[in-house]
Amino acid sequence: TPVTWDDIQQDQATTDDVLGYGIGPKAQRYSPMDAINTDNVKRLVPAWTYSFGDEKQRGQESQALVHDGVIYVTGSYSRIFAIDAKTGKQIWSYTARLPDGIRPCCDVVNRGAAIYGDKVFFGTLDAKMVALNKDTGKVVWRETFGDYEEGYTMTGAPTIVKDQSTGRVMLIHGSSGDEFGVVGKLFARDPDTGEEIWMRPFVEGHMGRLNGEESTPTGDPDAPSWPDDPARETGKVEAWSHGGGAPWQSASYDAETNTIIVGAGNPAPWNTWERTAEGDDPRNWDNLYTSGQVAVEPSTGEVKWFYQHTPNDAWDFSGNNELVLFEYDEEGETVKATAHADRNGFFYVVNRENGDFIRAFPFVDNITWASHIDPDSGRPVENENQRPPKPAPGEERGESIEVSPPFLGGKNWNPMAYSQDTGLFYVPGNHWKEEYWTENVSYSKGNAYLGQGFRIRRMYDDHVGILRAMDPLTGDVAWEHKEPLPLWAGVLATKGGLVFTGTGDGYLKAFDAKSGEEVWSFQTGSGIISSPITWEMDGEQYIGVASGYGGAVPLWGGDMAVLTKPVPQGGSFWAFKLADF
Ligand code: PQQ
Repeated sequence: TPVTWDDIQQDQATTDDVLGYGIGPKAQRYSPMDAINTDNVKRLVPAWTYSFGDEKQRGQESQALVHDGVIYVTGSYSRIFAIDAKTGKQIWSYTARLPDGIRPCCDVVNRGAAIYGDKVFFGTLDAKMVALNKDTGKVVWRETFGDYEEGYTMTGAPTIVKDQSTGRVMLIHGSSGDEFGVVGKLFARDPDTGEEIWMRPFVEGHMGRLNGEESTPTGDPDAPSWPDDPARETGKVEAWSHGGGAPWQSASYDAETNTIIVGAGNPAPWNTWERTAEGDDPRNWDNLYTSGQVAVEPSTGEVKWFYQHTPNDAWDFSGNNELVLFEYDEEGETVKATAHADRNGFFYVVNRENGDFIRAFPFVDNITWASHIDPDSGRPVENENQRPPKPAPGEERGESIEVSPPFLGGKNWNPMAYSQDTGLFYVPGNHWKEEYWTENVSYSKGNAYLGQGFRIRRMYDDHVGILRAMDPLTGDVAWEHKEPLPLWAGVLATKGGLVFTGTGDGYLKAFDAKSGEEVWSFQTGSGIISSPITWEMDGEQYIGVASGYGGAVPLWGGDMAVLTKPVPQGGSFWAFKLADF
């Protein structure tokens, strides 16, 4: 049967399907199922496993979808598989033919597909969006959104929204490529034809598009948050033309306020001095609309509001991490809010009707770059000497400083879960730090555009990964669980009182949502860096997860990459259910 908007809107409440990244447009990753619970989870055993096959066993970051008894899961190297949810037998598979010279920064990953009508949709590493017939796997349309040789690529799962003012259903997707100096863009497409409806760039002063015509610039056309350079044709510094801000993770959607909410990536290059007027304080140059959360109007692609987590981001914190929509109750008043655990180490609660800052608190230890977020202005209060200095004249590289969190973040893209029963957020974080120094940089097409060097180091002897249950009202840690390797998997919370996540050394684990006690684990044969799901079939509850190590840590993790070397590669999907004994 075709997937309707109502099905997608009801995704969280309905148990026989999983129809979007985040499990419902609010991205809470919460299931009302309780057939598997703290009493019986010890009886959870594999029902089947499916191998993604061939030699392409790199990072598997996909969150699977389930519809009509079929699992849709994407794999590394721009692959997608349809699998019989009962038996694990393949129904169809599709592998995009990728050109040489694709430029994903952080492994050949894909985080998942979207589904609507009779089609499934996913992004490919050569900067295309592909729609396939969900029953046959045949390509229906394929649209290129950027030049892969320039650095445009796609790893995130697209999102289906229904514009409440026009009634139009749209496919929303972003782009990756900040490390190569792209201008990050968000797109809306017609899901039937692939045709672009609008495009919104996330660098201030760049022009948007609507129905094929120039629409409006993003923010102020003069881009006062980026420095001028009268010697250049644009009148702005070089960085402004290649300014990043890519929304490379997935958008959330709030039908009540008809708002698309998405994180914008880091400004490019990473080097803060390239985005600051000569001799001035970087704090005077915010580099909008990077490293923050952006609310977008679905009909036009206009920016409704913007809240910046890291103004003039010098640390590649980005603002991309997932936006979980939830109702925040303070002193009897309910506020429609977003929750966001940023790479910069702070957990933010923001009013999603207007972007007003509500509160922020640390979710990891020993944040060095800022002491706190000012409760009145919502801006970070930076500590001294945490922006790495410029190279001295005649030098190629500046003096190294120690910073925490490092650029891979207090938490990276791997999404947290929110339990409606406990009122807690389950945040998959990491404790680590970095040596960090600037390097001279100028733009050249297709080459890394960073101006920054780094080496990630250990923070504690006994753990890197830190799963924390956080109370959004107080910032208190209700419980925590330590892991020897970095945590890079998403989290799922269930009404059964369970929290599921995967570990770098290959375990899918279940925790008691209230106490944090580890109540179950299973070894999947490779590291888990994907987001678990749950669904119901023939009256039984299933848990599913992809296994296969990779992502940014083994590539960029410095000492932590060394730590993860022994993890075997893989590529498989596992389904679990309760044993009959
Ligand atoms: N991707 C991962 C991963 O999949 O493990 C980790 C990261 C990305 C990062 O830490 C990034 O900063 C990052 N940045 C961009 C970008 O700014 O365009 C894209 C991606 C990506 O698409 O995977 C990552």
